[in-house]
Amino acid sequence: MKPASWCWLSSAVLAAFSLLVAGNNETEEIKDERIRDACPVRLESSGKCEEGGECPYQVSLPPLTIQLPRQFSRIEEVFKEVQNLKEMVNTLKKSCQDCKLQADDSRAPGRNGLLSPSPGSLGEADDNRVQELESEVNKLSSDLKNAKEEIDLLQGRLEKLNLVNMNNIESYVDSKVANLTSVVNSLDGKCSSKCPIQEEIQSRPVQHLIYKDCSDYHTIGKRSSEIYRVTPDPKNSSFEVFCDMETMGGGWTVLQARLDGSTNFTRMWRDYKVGFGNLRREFWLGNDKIHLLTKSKDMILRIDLEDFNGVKLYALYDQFYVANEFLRYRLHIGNYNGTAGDALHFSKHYNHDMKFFTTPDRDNDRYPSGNCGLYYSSGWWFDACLSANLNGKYYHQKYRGVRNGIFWGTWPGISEAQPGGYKSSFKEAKMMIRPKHFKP
Ligand SMILES: *[C@@H]1O[C@H](CO)[C@@H](O)[C@H](O)[C@H]1NC(C)=O
Ligand SMILES: *[C@@H]1O[C@H](CO)[C@@H](O)[C@H](O)[C@H]1NC(C)=O
Ligand SMILES: *[C@@H]1O[C@H](CO)[C@@H](O)[C@H](O)[C@H]1NC(C)=O
Ligand SMILES: *[C@@H]1O[C@H](CO)[C@@H](O)[C@H](O)[C@H]1NC(C)=O
Ligand SMILES: *[C@@H]1O[C@H](CO)[C@@H](O)[C@H](O)[C@H]1NC(C)=O
Ligand SMILES: [Ca+2]
Repeated sequence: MKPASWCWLSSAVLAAFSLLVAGNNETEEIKDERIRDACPVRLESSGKCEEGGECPYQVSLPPLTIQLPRQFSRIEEVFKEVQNLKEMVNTLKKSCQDCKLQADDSRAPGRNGLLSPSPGSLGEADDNRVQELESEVNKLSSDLKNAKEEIDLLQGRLEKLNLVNMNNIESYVDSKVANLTSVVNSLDGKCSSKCPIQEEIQSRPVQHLIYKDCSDYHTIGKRSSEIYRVTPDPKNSSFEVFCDMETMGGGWTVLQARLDGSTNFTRMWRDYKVGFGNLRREFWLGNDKIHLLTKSKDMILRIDLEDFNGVKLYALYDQFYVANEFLRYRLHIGNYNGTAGDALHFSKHYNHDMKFFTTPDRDNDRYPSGNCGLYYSSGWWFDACLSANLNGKYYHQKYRGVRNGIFWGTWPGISEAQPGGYKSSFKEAKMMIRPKHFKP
C-alpha cells in the first residue's frame, strides 16, 4: 500500500477539520471584543491635525455579530463523522503498514513456504487497485475542497441576507461524508484481504462507522434485503431494522409490514411506542424509533398495498416526520405521488396529516364522543376517524360490520357499496422510508 493514498485521504479529512476549527475561533474572538468594548462607537483623536491634511481621528465600530441559521449545528455532527473517519483511516493506515511489513518479511528467502498465495502475482493487481483508490480519494479530496468553498461562499451571502437555506449544502456535505465512508469501508476490505496473517487483523476490534438508516448500508454496497443495525441518533441507542434493498432502487427502512395476520395489531400505547412483531414478517417498528429515524434526515414515505385480487398499488409522500412522544407522535406528511390514491389527505374532513397518534388506551383523536383506536382496533394517526388505517385487523377475506380491517380509502372500488354490506380486505401492506436526497 502506497502511503500517498493515505496522505490524500487525511488531507481531505483535515481540510474539513480546519474549516470547523476556524469557525470556532472566529466566534470566540467576536465575544472577547464585545467584553472589552462596552461603548458601541468610539471616536478617538491620536494627535494634532496635519497642515492642510486630514485629522488622525479613528472610528471604532462595534463588533459585527452574525446570527447563523439553526441548521449550522449540523456541521458539528458532520465534524464528528469526519473525525470518526479520521480515526478509522489512522487505524487502517497502521494496520496496513503492519501488513506491509509482514508481507515484506514473508517475501524474504526461506519463508515463502508459509504463504499460500504467491505475493508476486498479487503485486500488480494491488498496484492498480491502489492507483484506482488513489485517484478516487484524490477526487473526493477536491470535492471536499469544493464543499468548503461552497460553504465559504454561503457564509459570505449570510452576512448580507438574514436567512440562508443550509439544507442543500448540508446534504451535499452529507453525501460527501457518505462517499468517504464507503471508500474507507472498501479500503478496509481490501487491506485485510491481502494481509498474510488474517487472524491477527480480524481479531482486532473493528471500528464501525455510523449507519443511520438502510440507505447508508446501500451506499456501502449492501444489496440484500435483510436485517441491519442502525443508529439514527449517535446520542441514542442503536436498533435493528429490516431493509428493503430492491423496491425502486432500494435503501428503504421498513416501518411496518402486514402479510399474513400472524401479528395482532390491536395493541396499547406502550406497544406502539416500543414496537412489536417480527421484523422478517409482520411488525410495527415502534414510534420512538420512527421518530429518531425521521428526525435524523428528511425522509420520504412509500406505502405498498396489495389486495386479494392481486392488484398492487403504491403511494409516495415526499416528506414524512413523526414527532416525539411528548408531542404524541404527531404525523407530518408531504405531497402525494403514486397509484394507490392519496388516502392520507382524503378530504377536508378526513385528513391524517398533523394528527396525533391514538391507541385504544390513549385518545388523541378528533372524534369527540369516543376513541377511534378502540373502535377501529388499532393504533393510528386518527382524525375523526379515518380514510386510511394500515394497522387495522388482518382479515383473510372480505368482512362485514365495523370497517376495522386494513383500510386505504382511495383504493379502486372500495367506496362502492358491496352486496351484503361486505368490506374489502388487503393481503399485504408495507410502510417504508428513505432519505429525500438519496440517489440509488
Ligand atoms: C485561535 O486563534 C489564535 C490566534 O488568533 C491561535 O493562536 C489559536 O491557535 C487558534 N485556535 C485554534 C483552535 O485554532
Ligand atoms: C463517490 O463519488 C464519486 C464521484 O463523485 C462517484 O463516482 C462514486 O460513485 C461515489 N461513490 C459512491 C459509493 O457513492
Ligand atoms: C388481539 O389482541 C386483543 C387485545 O389483547 C384481543 O382482544 C384480540 O382478541 C386479539 N386478536 C386476536 C386475533 O388474537
Ligand atoms: C432516545 O430517544 C427516545 C425516543 O425519542 C427519547 O425518549 C430519549 O430521551 C432519547 N435518549 C437520549 C439519551 O437522547
Ligand atoms: C411522480 O413520480 C413519477 C415517477 O417517479 C415522476 O415521473 C413524476 O414526475 C412524479 N410526479 C409528481 C407530481 O411529482
Ligand atoms: Ca376521541
